[in-house]
Amino acid sequence: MKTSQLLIPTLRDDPGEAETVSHRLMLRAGLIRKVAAGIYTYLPLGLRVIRKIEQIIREEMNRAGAQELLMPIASPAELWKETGRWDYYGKELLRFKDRHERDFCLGPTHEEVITDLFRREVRSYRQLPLNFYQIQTKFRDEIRPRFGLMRGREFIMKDAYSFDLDEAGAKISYQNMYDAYTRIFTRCGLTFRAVEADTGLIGGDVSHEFMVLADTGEAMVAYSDHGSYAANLERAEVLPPTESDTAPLLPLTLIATPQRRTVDEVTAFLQITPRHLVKTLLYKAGTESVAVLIRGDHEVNEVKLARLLKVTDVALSDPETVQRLTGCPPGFAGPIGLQQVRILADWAVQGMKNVVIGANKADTHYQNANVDRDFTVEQFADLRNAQAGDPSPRGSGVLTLAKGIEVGQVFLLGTKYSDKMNATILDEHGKERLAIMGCYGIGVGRTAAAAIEQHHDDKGIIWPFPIAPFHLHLLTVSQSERTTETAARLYSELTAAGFDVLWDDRSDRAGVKFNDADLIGIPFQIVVGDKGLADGIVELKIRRGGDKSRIAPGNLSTHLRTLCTATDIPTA
Ligand code: 9G3
Repeated sequence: MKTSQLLIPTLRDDPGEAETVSHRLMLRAGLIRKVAAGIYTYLPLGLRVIRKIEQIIREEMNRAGAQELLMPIASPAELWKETGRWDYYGKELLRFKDRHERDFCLGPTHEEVITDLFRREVRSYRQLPLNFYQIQTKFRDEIRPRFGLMRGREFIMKDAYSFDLDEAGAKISYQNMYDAYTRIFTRCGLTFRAVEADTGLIGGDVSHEFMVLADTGEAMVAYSDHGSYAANLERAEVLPPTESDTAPLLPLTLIATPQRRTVDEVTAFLQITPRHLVKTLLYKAGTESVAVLIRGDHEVNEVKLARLLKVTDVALSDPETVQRLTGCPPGFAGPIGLQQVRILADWAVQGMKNVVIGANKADTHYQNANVDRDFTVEQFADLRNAQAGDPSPRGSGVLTLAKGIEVGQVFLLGTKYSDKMNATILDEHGKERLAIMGCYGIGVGRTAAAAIEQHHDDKGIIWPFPIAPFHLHLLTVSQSERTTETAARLYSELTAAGFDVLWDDRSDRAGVKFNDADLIGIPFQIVVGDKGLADGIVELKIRRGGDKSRIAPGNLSTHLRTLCTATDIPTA
């Protein structure tokens, strides 16, 4: 392709609204353009990257035995009412009516549609296992779309759904997808980790997220520096305390702490460390209020709390509720004398002695409070976020925390959907059985964005070879006949050798072309100009690292072939 025939509207400066590197560079390199919040056009360069990622996904999904189909984006409400999700989801589910006033939504995911297809068309266990996948546009009306393709409202997802006769089969399908995902993200040139993930209320209890480690990731991952444990922080387990404080119990005393509400204010005022203070946080969980006791330097993990209470989500109580339940404003709540609410505690509190707690009285705290003597806890549980330095809950080593971008997720679903939609198959005894399902997603645009987050420098993108929009960037730096003829010959020779070549044939100055080439990030740049040709050479620059070499045009094809196989850049 020639640059003069492609729309590649590169920008010299960072666009204001872009907050992350990948969003900035996707706009500056002319890969995408915003149509509305969270809704983008993929321009020719951007679409080529998307298609390369899709092709890698397609090859690995087919290799894994999955079969591709394409479901509609318009999804009838009836199916969503069968599973109860029509009412469960709020504004994130974009709904509309057709001309006959029938209700539809733009599909945010396709469990209902695929399960409906399955229950209509599949009857016998002999047809199992099955795995259907699609690469299709989804719509989720995010309240705050941002970071470009990282968190769009309309986005391309590969979503797959497996159907098995029993748990054992489903686990095989799950592992099969897990391994396919490992191949996909490796081939895309990403550094990633599969981490144990929270399954929320999505049924089964097994899920892994594929995280690309990058500082702008919105997810937090905890992983062991020794051994294989890795989990989304929402899920990362914390072991119960091994030792407990052996200090003798001191007498409970009230102490004035005027206007001291936060951990920092109270600990500074009382000259204690946060490890000797227990926060009492009031939560609304479904219809009830609960108090959670947690050590001063720890944070409540609300996903763990919701799982423990078997509700979909929990939220901190508002000041009025705190006042009503404790008789005091937030910052002074405590467990002593607290009626009407269940008192739960993170198990780090269990071994603590003589702690500072709120006194349920404005400007007042207790010192030397002790569990059992002064207040009771209904249940101790793992309710805090893991922290760096915590021992790995399984295997050896201690935990490190890192930001991650979730590019894929695999779920063991169980019968959550087959039960609600009565998707059964006849087993070998002719007995009706609910199909056991799994579902598997990859964000295609998010994968492209994550690749930029991991592969860029101050000049622009550095595409991994297998997902680069083109392999070679042919740059002519003079308009002479000699340069143009040589470039034309190289273009056809390299294209015939299987390379995707972008020829920047514009009449712009060399500097402009070089800056654009570094910004767009095609792995290899080939500079053709009169000076070099006078010495019988063209210049080859490798975008990653910037190495330059002078090479006779005739040797270029074989040299590039060795470079592509020799380095970490797998051939396409
Ligand atoms: C909705 C809306 C948003 C949603 C969902 C449903 C996330 C929803 C979870 C999944 C699970 C898997 C198949 C591919 C892999 C992920 N956001 N999820 O179900 F109605 Cl508005 O999508 N689905």
